[in-house]
Amino acid sequence: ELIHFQGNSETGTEDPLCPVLSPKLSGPDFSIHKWIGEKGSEVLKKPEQFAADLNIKSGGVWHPEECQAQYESVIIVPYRNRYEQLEIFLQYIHPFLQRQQLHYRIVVVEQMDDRPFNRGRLLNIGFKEALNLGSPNICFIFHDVDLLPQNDYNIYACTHQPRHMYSSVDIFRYHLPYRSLAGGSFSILVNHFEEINGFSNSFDGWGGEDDDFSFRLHRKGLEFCRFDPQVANYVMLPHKKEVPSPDRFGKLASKKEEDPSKDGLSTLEYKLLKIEYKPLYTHLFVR
Ligand code: BGN
Repeated sequence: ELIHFQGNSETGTEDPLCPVLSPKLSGPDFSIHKWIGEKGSEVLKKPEQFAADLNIKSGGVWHPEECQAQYESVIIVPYRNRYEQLEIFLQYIHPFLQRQQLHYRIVVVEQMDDRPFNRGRLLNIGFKEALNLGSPNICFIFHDVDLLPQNDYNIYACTHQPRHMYSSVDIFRYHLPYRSLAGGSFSILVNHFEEINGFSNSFDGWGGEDDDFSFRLHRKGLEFCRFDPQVANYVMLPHKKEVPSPDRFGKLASKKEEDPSKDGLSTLEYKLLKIEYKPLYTHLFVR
């Protein structure tokens, strides 16, 4: 069951609440593959024009005009050096979220140094900074830039339990490789994320931070759910396979022995270089 927030401050209080399930949902997008591969960039518009056409506010913020949104979410995208994918992701996901009649913001957190990419740390930073940008009552969605949800009945709002948003992905032959997988796209309430002290900051390079996150939830008794694979299916934008970090197994094992309060939101250190409110997203530059 999705958690409803009764309206928000930006829309007028006289507006009726939007229905629990938006009438604009269209189900599986069978033309999703047009976004993938060589031709992907051909369907793209200029960001400014795209934002104007869809009435998106600066920083990638939107809410329905005809009713008060019942769901409010921030989508946090950890990012570095994948601009082609980011453009496709944004122009695919905005209309998708709008059909769901959400109040949302898209935040891209870019790692500006040359150290190994640290997805967990970037997501922690996105969480902290996004709390300063808007209502504290929101649902957080951690989302990789290379994943496109195929079915808009997969509502980008929080359930009572944390939720792993994909149940089937094309590159995994529309299956899940293992049950405790929590990577790629995940929704969670603010208080649950704080309860587990967020992600570990220690996973430099590819792999493991999501498995550690999964274990953090488990040890707090916060089992997560998934939607039906018919609804929660995704396609992945193709890219070169990242080289997995060689020490991820050791790190994962040692983190299991450690108290999560020693590594996470509470110990997060970073430098916010600047914030830019772009037409399609709020861009955080961090080190
Ligand atoms: C796993 C990775 C995850 C990744 C999934 C799906 C590790 C840690 C050692 C077991 N985990 O193997 O981080 O999300 O694959 O690609 O590498």
